Amino acid sequence: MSIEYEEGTALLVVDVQNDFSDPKGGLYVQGGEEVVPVINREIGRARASGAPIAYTKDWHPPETPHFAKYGGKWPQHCVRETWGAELHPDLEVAGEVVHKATGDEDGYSGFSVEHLPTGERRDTGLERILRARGVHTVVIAGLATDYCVKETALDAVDKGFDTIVLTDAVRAVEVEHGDGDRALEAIARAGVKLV
Ligand code: VGL
Ligand code: ZN
Repeated sequence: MSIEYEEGTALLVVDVQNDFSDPKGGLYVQGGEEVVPVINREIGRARASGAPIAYTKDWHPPETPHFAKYGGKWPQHCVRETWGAELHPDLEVAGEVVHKATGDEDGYSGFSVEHLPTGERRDTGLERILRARGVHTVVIAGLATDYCVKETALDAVDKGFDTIVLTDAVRAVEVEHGDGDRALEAIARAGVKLV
């Protein structure tokens, strides 16, 4: 089944950056490069319908409590203005790019992140961009299924968007085997449509 990009439907491309999608990346997601042609086809379909497309980029400072070295969970990845933080070179870019986790922040949603020192929830600006375009339905693709795709989808439902995840256009980190499938089950239970 493929998506009809009717009025009010947007495509959201989550974190298709070198560190996640290139086997040489700092936090390579198995099969991450395989989503690029799938997403490009979807971008083509969205563009043909005049649908808005938005991209997120994980955009960390070199030192952040998100990284294991500074108390967090992850190896270094997506440090702002480095090769690893660039979008995959084959990905077609045809819309606004939203940067997230740009400071001392943790969290995975494209809509908001948590500023660790204060516990404050910080908005990335993505919702405003979508609302300004009259968006009520978001179609989500990208990396990684069990982190940023999952949290972005849950946040989108929370904010009242009809939310669809394209299961052949996502891949999982799988810190634990099965995390990808569990993430898809969790978002389906929350009301996200899997296509
Ligand atoms: C992500 C782990 C750490 C993601 C970001 O984009 O899914 N995962 N930072
Ligand atoms: Zn990150």
